[in-house]
Order: sequence, then structure tokens, then C-alpha cells
Amino acid sequence: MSKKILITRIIPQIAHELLTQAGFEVNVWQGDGPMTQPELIERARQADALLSLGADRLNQNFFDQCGHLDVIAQFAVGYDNIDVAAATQAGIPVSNTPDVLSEATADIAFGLMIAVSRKMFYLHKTIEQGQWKKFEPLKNLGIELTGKTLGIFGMGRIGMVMAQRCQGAYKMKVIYHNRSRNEEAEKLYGARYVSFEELLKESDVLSVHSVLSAETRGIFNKASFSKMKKSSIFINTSRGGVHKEDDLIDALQTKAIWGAGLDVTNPEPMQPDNPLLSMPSVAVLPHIGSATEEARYGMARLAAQNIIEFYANGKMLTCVNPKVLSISKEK
Ligand code: 8YV
Repeated sequence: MSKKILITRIIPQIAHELLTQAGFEVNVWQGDGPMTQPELIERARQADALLSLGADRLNQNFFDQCGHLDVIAQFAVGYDNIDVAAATQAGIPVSNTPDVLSEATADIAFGLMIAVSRKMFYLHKTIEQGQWKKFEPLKNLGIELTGKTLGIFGMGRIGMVMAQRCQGAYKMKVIYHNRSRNEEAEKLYGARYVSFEELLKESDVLSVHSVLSAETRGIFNKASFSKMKKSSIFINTSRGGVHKEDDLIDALQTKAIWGAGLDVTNPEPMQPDNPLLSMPSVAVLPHIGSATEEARYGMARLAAQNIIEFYANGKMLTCVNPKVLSISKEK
């Protein structure tokens, strides 16, 4: 009997095509939002494998009830929605979709940096509001980026593309803080490894590209913002949980930092009355880092390939808990 794959949202068709061509029975949730957890559990109990999205809460409760699953392929590079320890305990390998979205996500970080530095989103709104009356020699002034210091928090694949963009366009000096040294970034971009404290103190632009974990949750808070330069710009395109949004609002209102660009907020979605939306040197986007035709196609393809590889030869292209793959599981 063919294996049943549940895809938890409508994603690019390529995933469905590859999986059906490989002989699987594919069921795609047709709702225009994520399933509630009881719905997800009920449907996952009838499936052998899951192609999940970031909004699905795959926590201990989920694994207590769906420990029968053979494999989970996540349609995202981040997998903080999945309790990987519980999946591992249940013997379920989990994969994500790195690389295919690095260029797209770094473009958003790079674009937000420029937009903030010249107050673009805010000034666009002033025109809509009929406030462009005359030339103002001393108004609407931004700051330039050439030769400034870029601080990367989380020098992984996306952080490296951001470093490359900033160095190529603005000859920015690159410093970074990471769980471990990234020798490739040091060699390619002359990136200098610094402590978290130094990163806060020295960055003109501080761009977050880390995972959301127990160590990084809320790490950008009142204490951290107060150590940053008053002229600095904070960019976050990873997960909103890495910053404390009230502390960020306060840091901008008290001018502890100069500006902020966010593609991820805390919570998501951001409410329309959020004070960040009316600040001149702030730019906010609705979590669109990977939202290009190319990246979303690549994510769908890679997620499907992970499931196909798993059933064909017990391997996955991008498994996040590979030790599970070496342990055969009696289902
Ligand atoms: C996704 C993302 O859009 O890859 C990630 O980690 O945040 C985004 O690319 C989202 O998580 C959908 O699953």
C-alpha cells in the first residue's frame, strides 16, 4: 500500500507532483490558514509522513499522539515550531529547507537596511498623506552606509549572503557573533569574530540571522539595546522572538538606537496600531523573507525530495536530527 503524505498548506505544486510521481498518496490541507492543533493531530494520525509549515505546532502533545509518523519534512529553514527532542525521542527524522531561501532572505535584510537608513517607508507614507509641499534642506535626513560596520548575529548561510551584499555594495567591515567560528566567512569577507558585548558596542548595522532557541529568545532586550550605538540600525529577518518588541519600541522612542527594520515581529502578525509603524526610521514587512517564486519553489522541491529520499534509501538531504536515520524503527 502506498504511503500517505499530509501537506499542511497549499504550497508550490512541485511538491505534490514529485510525491505523486514517486507513488505516494498525497493529501493537501485546503484551508487558507493553518489547521488548529486538534485538526492537525487528527489528520496526521491518518498519514505516514508530514510536510509541515512554520505555523504548525509540533510539540510534545503532538508527538505523544503522532509518534507513528515515519518522517517530517518542514517547508522552512527555521524549525522552532518543532520540538526536535520529542521527534527524536519518537524516532522521527525531521528535515528543513536551508540554502534555497538564503538569497531571498538576505535581500530582505539588505533592503530593510537601506530603507531604514533613508526613512523610505515613512517618507512614502507622507506623500500619500499630502505632506510633500516643498524642499526641506534640514529635514528627512538619513545616514549613509559606506564604510560602516555590519554586525551579524548568527553567521550561517543567510548571514553570509548579507555580509557579501554589504561588503560588495558599501565596503562595510564585517564583525559577527555565533555559536562557533565561521572560518569561511572570515576568509571570504574578512569577518571578525567578536563577543556578544562587542557586537552590540561596535555595530553600525546589527543584523539578526540566528535561530530562535532557549539561548537566543529575547536576547535583544532593554539591556542589549542600551549598549548599542545611538546611531545604529537593528535589523531582524530571522524570528521575532529573538527581540523583545516593547524594549525595541522603548529603545527607538528614547533614541537609544537610531532605527530598525523588521521582517519578523513579536508577536506575528503585527497589529496595525503598533507604534513601530509610525516611526520615521522604522521599516516593517510581513515575514516575506522567503517569498520569491524561486525560493518557495526550491523549498517545496527540497521538502518533497527529503520525503522521497527517506523512503527510497533511508537518507534525507537536509535532516536536522540525523542520528535518528541510523536507528531503524519498528512502526
Ligand atoms: C517561511 C521562514 O515562510 O524558512 C523559514 O524559516 O521563516 C519562512 O521561509 C515560513 O516559516 C513558512 O513555513
